[in-house]
Parts: sequence; structure tokens; C-alpha cells
Amino acid sequence: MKLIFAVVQDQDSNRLMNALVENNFRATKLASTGGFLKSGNTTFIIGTEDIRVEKALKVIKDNCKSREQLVAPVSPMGGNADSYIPYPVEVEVGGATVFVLPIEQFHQY
Ligand code: 2BA
Repeated sequence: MKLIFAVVQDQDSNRLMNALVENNFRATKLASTGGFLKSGNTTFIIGTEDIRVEKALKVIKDNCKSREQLVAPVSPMGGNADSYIPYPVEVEVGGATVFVLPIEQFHQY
């Protein structure tokens, strides 16, 4: 069994959750924050059998788009000076950042 963590953009999260449920995957959706943009994104936790991992990855890939996002200047006042960005920068935020981990044990009580 494997645990899939997928960090996706908020705009894709409802579509992805619907597609996962339609394809009989069980998933948990968490509100998360990207360290670089410091803006909201969504992290899915999906536990699935090894043989269904490729299908889950396809569902994620098919339902998440990469987009350009503007990083606004951030004042270092009261914040961390090493994260200061002095001018707007466009970054491409990926459709999904996915980690696949082995599950040692799975219990439901
Ligand atoms: P953020 O950390 O807010 O990053 C948003 C986008 O900013 C990234 O898109 C990337 O294009 C850019 N970016 C991030 N760090 C950068 C840096 N040091 N210099 C220049 N550009 C940088 P993605 O790579 O598609 O990542 C989207 C979100 O996925 C990230 O949001 C973060 O929440 C998560 N993520 C990405 N890689 C991760 C990792 N190795 N571990 C944990 N979470 C990760």
C-alpha cells in the first residue's frame, strides 16, 4: 500500500476531489500554504493499493493545470529579511507536486 501526498492549486482542488471519488479513491483534503509564495494551496492525502498508484497519478495529472503566478513584493518589515523579494516576479506553479510513500501499517478502528 502507498500514501500519495499531492500539493495542488486551490483552483483545481474541487475538480480533483470529484475525479478521485469518481475513480474510487479515498482522499483527504488539507488546506496548506506554499513556503515560497506564502499563499494557499491544497494538499491531498490518498492511501491506495500499489497497483492503483499509476491510476491515481493519472487522475491527478489530468485534473491539475500549471499556471503563471505573480509574486508581489513583500516588505521585510517585521518579517524575515532573507525572503524579501524587491519586485514582482512571475513564477510557474506546477499542476501538482506529488510524493509517493510506502505505508508500513494501515488501520481503521
Ligand atoms: P510554493 O512554495 O509557494 O512555490 C510556488 C512556486 O514558486 C513553485 O511551484 C516554484 O515554481 C516557485 N518556487 C518555489 N521555491 C522557489 C525558489 N526557491 N526559487 C524560485 N522559485 C521557487 P511548484 O514547484 O510547482 O510548487 C508548488 C507548491 O508545491 C509549493 O508552493 C509548495 O507548497 C509545494 N512544494 C513544491 N516542492 C515541494 C517540496 N520539495 N516539498 C514540499 N512541498 C513542495
